[in-house]
Amino acid sequence: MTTADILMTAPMMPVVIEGLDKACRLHRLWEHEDRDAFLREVGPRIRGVATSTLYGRLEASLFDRLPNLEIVSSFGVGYDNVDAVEAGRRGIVVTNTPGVLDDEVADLTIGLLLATLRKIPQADRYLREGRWLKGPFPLSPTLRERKVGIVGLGRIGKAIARRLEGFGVSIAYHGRTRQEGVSYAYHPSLLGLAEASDVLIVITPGGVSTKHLINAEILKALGSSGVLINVARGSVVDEQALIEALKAGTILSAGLDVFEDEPRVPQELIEMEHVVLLPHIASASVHTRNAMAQLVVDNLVSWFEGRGPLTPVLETPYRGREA
Ligand code: A2R
Repeated sequence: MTTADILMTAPMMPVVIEGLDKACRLHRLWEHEDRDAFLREVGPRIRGVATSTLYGRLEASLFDRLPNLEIVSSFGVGYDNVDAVEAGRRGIVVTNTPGVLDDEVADLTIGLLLATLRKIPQADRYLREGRWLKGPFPLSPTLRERKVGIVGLGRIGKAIARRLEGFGVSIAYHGRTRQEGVSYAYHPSLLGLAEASDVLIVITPGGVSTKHLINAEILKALGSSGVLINVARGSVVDEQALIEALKAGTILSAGLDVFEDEPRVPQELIEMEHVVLLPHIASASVHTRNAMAQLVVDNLVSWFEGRGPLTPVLETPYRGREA
């Protein structure tokens, strides 16, 4: 138990709320009708924030209201919901929840890839609509003999690649740097990887540095038998360019777990039969979301017990309390 005041910006999972209620003084911002007045009164006492990718962006305007903020503990491995550069400038540590979701996201990615290629949701609809009674489901494309390119061979990208090894497909990747200790072919240019692949799996962080990495040119290079799988962030793919490519047959199909303006999905995608669309569920099992929630709590508890953050993000490396 610490005496630290922690602010939660919007309701989070019970594991986080109960954990923080036990460990510190938790303030629930959403319960205050006059948030301005609340922040004026309590803001200066707040030393930690717990937040989630689902609820708006944490940036300078909120940091200004919390002059004694030391740490932001964010739920999710992606933390494009927090201005980590600005936090770093102010000496605020930001933590995320890496590692505990790698296998779950990788499992879902393989499921989405197979669902997209073998048209599993379409086949399910076909049966339920009674169409099987009139004739067999049409033959589908295949994963056999495919060349899979992974964009972003990080923790999750590697977990996906390990699974793909079992499928006997060829695996290559692109990132800004070559990864040590892997035997997959490295493409220093994304265009080169797209040209050499007929499946692209996108699993980079979101944010400005990856915005619209997958654009019309990359989709054209992927080609007419190509399949795009996006389990990263919607912002990484130029959604309008993707819609055009799917309409024109520039690529074959797509499996998408993330979108540019969630939870709104363009009607044009919804109406397409040759795509598989998921409501951002890659890490969304009870098991894994609880593990992520626990890591949000553990980061704050560790910090306020003087043991430093467990999983600080790159932009706010921890150099000890004195640094
Ligand atoms: O570029 P590198 O060598 O730093 O490799 C990272 C790659 N990456 C990029 N690749 C191409 N262009 C970029 N601008 C770019 N920025 C980053 O993405 C690295 O291999 C990979 C990210 O790996 P990790 O940091 O280990 O993240 P993790 O845990 O695999 O999660 C990836 C993303 C999250 O940020 C969420 O957006 C999503 O998966 O759930």
